[in-house]
Amino acid sequence: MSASAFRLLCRDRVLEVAPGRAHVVGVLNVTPDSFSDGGRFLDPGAALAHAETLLAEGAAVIEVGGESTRPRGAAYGAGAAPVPAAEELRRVLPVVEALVTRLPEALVAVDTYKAEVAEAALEAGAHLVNDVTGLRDGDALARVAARHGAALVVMHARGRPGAMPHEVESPGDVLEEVVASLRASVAAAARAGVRSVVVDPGFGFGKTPRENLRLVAGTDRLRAALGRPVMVGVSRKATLGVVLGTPEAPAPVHERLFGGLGAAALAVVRGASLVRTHDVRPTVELLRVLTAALEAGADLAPVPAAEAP
Ligand code: HH2
Repeated sequence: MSASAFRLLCRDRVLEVAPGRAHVVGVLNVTPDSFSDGGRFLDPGAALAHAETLLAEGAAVIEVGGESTRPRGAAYGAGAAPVPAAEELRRVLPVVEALVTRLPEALVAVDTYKAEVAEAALEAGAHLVNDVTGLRDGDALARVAARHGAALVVMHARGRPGAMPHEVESPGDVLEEVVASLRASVAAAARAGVRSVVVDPGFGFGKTPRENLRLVAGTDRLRAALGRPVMVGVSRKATLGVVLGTPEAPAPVHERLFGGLGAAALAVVRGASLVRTHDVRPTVELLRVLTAALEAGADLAPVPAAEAP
């Protein structure tokens, strides 16, 4: 196995990850208010049917989320309100239970920053935990993941869920900020005993469009600096709308697919191992061709643009 390949230990399952061969994480939001698919999969039957579709389309992981994280501001108005753990559990748990029993081949992730929600989801059989706060409020969630042998995704965000600003102007370089913050998250996870940690720069989550795009372009730097597999989630996000339209008139959510595929492709070429998306089939097809082309040219060192004929 090459130095940059990883074995993600997800309880009794292993996900092999390697740069240039990314896996797709299919998003299953069981929320009334997620920014692009809120309300569609609240019913556990509808959620299960959608998960089946995502798996058939090639998702390696189904990620179940019970609380929207959309920030307040121009794009999403007041932003998402925090959801009490009891309500989040009521949304998430029946779906995790159904996935684990009805689709046993699926790797199941739970998107939560609450230790008690993670505990119940792992108890029900989930394999990974995705924490959009990067353990900023302590290591309780990491200890839960460690106890169950689950993999943990730590994501960078500027601000807490429920109080997330849409865009904060940061004086420094966003790459340095994100590396420093994720380095602390990785260390906290390791101290708590988590065996497999994935890092995610948190596309959106309080950054400006230029900063988000710089993070995508700098995926190789994140991977090199942190020495962990990188996950990216650009799917349908506001920055794509701004690039495809204007800040005042962004392209609507459902017209961001092709732009999002472009950003995902760049992240994978620069070393991302997991792509989180609502649009599994187009992403899987993109990655298949990308991987085949990367392999066909594996012996070709990139030529600096200045030297090209
Ligand atoms: N993005 C969202 C939620 N969770 N987790 C990780 N690791 N990375 C991301 O980029 C990420 C995430 C936001 O997307 P979505 O779930 O579709 O929206 P909402 O938060 O409104 O449910």
